[in-house]
Amino acid sequence: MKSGLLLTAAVCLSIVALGQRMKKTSAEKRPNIILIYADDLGYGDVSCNGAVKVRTPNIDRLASQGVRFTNGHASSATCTPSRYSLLTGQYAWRKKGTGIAPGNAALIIDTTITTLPAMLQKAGYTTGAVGKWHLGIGNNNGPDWNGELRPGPLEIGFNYCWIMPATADRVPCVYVENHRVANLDPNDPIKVSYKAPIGDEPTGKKNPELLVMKSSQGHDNAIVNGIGRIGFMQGGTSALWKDDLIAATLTGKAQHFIEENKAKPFFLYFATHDIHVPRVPGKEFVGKSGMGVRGDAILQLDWTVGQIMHTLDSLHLTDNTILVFTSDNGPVVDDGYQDQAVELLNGHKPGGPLRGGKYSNFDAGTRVPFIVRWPGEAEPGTISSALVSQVDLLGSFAALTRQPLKDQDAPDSFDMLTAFTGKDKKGRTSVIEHAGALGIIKDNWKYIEPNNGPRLDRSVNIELGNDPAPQLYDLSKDLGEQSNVAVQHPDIVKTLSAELQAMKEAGRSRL
Ligand code: NG6
Ligand code: CA
Repeated sequence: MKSGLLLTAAVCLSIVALGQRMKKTSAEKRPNIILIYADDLGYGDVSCNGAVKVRTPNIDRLASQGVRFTNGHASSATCTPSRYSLLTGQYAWRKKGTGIAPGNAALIIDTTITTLPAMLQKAGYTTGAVGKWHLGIGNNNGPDWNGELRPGPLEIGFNYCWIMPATADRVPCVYVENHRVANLDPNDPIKVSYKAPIGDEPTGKKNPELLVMKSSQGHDNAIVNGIGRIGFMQGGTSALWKDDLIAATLTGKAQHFIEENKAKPFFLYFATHDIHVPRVPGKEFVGKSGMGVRGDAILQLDWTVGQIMHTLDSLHLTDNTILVFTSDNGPVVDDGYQDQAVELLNGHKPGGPLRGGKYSNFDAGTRVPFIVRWPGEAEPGTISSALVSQVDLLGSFAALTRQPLKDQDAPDSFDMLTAFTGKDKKGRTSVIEHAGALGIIKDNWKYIEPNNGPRLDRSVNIELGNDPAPQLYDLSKDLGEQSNVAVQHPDIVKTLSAELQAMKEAGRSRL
């Protein structure tokens, strides 16, 4: 009888203990998640990946506290499609209209699908988007800059947004907070045209003498803050951003979002403007890299990362926050402004050992800095060669927060949690890279489909990796993709091209 009671008590106690453990585990399954998404930052632009001409101490420290990936990928070699894939878990090349978005594009993400922020919202997260958007805003009539800007980030799962609608080189040069242009004076409405100049406003083309930074290609429409932009705009003077304050403004908004939401699980998508053109770093960074404004913008980006790390530390959130740092595509030096980035490069290699750059099928186009800091889960200082992609963040965080994905959801997104924590050193079986053509990486082989596009983009001086013949590189020996061995390995070409074709036809790669 006595022993029966003891047994019952022991069972009860262990049920309580189990319950507590489960409660703890499920709480632990909802760490905060912050993604710092840099723009046009190359694999070799950070010192933890080997840069020596420019130092990134904060990004290096982040890497030393987490996992640094050497084979981490953006889905595409330009901004809009990479961001589309990251937020939807679908390769962008599957969906028409996901190329580089004009500044007056309508929202390109279907508001009815499962996105990364919408999935996390369902899991109980408060979600925020701060920084560069470039995924369109408004319905098919285009954005109503003086009215309600919807659908936009709030309609695809964000609770809050403070965004630059497209890029800093596209008009209108204003921030949008939730559904409205911030600080807009209704008596000075914004007019935007992507077709023709508005009234007799000066343009970069007509009035180059008014420019503080001349264009090297395009960027000769409206002049805002002395910089020629893509697209014409007039009005909205009180709402215009100041280019040298963009990084400070966005970082402040990101910090504010973290502080406001510190008591509950949150997801922050923080897309920096750095180091995209036009590069106008804050005065504390000007001239500090010795590499011109591109190097100074890298220092400013590194400062941004340090600020976010500091905020997490001071709010005691570091241990319960996953911090991911990566870039939307590879590097470009002259991207359309005469900002002396080429002349002052000083031997720096933005793509590190990789060939190509932004816009390219070669690996510098999509293999980017990729760091995951996850206290308690990822061993600090891990360097991983696992094949990982930004398209997997949705599937992985869905697994973490136990959100079931339906078949049609995130069709290319896998649960890569064990790779993101540095435990699994293999990662994906294969990944598809997207620029002018498609390429596939599998077992360290890289195959690029035949493509008739130009081999070199002269305006940006980047090899695009197009070739009418199939290309095959052995990345285990030839990371710089110098030697096309397709002729020597017809069997591997056949297998990889068949696999790529099958994934295209299936409309999905997640089984
Ligand atoms: C190009 C722009 C370039 C940049 C790019 C988009 C010109 C000559 N070039 O068309 O400056 O804005 O589009 O970059 O206008 S991305 O990182 O947002 O994809
Ligand atoms: Ca970009």
